[in-house]
Amino acid sequence: MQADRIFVNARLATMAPGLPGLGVIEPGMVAEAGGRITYAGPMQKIEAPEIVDCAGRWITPGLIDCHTHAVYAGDRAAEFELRLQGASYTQIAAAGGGIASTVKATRAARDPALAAQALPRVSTLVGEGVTTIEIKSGYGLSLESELRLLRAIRKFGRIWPLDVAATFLGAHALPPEFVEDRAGYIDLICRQMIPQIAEQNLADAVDGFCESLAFSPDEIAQVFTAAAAHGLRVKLHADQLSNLGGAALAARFDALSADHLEYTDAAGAAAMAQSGTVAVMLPGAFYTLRERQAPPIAAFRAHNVPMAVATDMNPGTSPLSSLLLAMNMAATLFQMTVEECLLGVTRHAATALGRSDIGTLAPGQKCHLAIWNVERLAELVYRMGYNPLFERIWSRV
Ligand code: DI6
Ligand code: FE
Repeated sequence: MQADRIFVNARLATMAPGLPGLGVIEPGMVAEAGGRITYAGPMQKIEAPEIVDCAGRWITPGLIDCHTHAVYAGDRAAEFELRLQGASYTQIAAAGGGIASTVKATRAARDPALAAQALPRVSTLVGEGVTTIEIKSGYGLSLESELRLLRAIRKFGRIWPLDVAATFLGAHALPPEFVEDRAGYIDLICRQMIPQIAEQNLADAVDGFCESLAFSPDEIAQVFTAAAAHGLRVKLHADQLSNLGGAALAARFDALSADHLEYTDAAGAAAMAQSGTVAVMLPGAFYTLRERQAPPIAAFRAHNVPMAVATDMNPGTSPLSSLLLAMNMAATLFQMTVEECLLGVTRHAATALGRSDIGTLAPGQKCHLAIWNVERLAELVYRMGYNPLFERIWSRV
């Protein structure tokens, strides 16, 4: 066997579905050729011009942040101060703040400013071993500005050193132009935005925010029907602040994922199991909003619903730029196990994006690796504000 590069004397958390737990192999090695993994397993003789001695360090697949709103302008620090004085997220949104204020700032920002503001947020993730990020639109909310955001996200995917998945989130909030005409905005999404986005291949999936302060299950169903008609898979911000049956709605449309899920009931979890929909846990938003009701982790376990963990990086409810800290929060706030957290930022996060070429260490996968200076994998979840990344391996393939 011949490779371009081998990583030897490592301990592997392969995340391979055929192996129990994290699919640990130790000691182990990874071989890479042309940016793809050609071997991941016990040490054996493989020739390569470049040999990386991992000296016993752990290798995981490169981390995947499968739910972010990383591209927006401005911030909501003033709103944060209002919330500290007792105002609620819902009250601020009703008074014209919240998502609407970020929409205003984002529409006004030129492309270079958008890129400049997103860069430090995304760089922080890259510095933690993240090799794939999903980014949603949703702070434009007009045909022209949503297309512009998605084009910007596609461009970041071409120039930044990581894989970028683009998600269209037109159904994020009702834009000011349509306050008197909800049906008109849903129509714009279904008849103009989605067809043009599909036609120009500007998105990999379509998302919506199903909540009383955003869109109803009926409205979301219309958006999902249009997405399906144009061959786009869907995802949903579901049951975050109340139970509107979002999880079951997502399952009905074979969603890739349903995200948040604090108020999801057992029937919702069962429906997600049927459709193979991933439950994406977003503890950063739970923490920021000081929510009390944790998602029904026990029900997801009982129904074998795969769970992912993501940052939900956004200016309002989760100004979080660390996937390592998101794992710590998922463990401490939701009592997810270390194993669940790590599968949640690798294999299950890949499934939440509909990707089967990342998230595990196996032949044929993209060679996206994170090599860690830790003795025990639990250290990746246990510390706060500490980054033990030794090296991150990513190449464009
Ligand atoms: N994701 C979202 O899209 C909303 N909440 C969440 O967790 C709100 C984002 C925002 O306030 O800007
Ligand atoms: Fe979100």
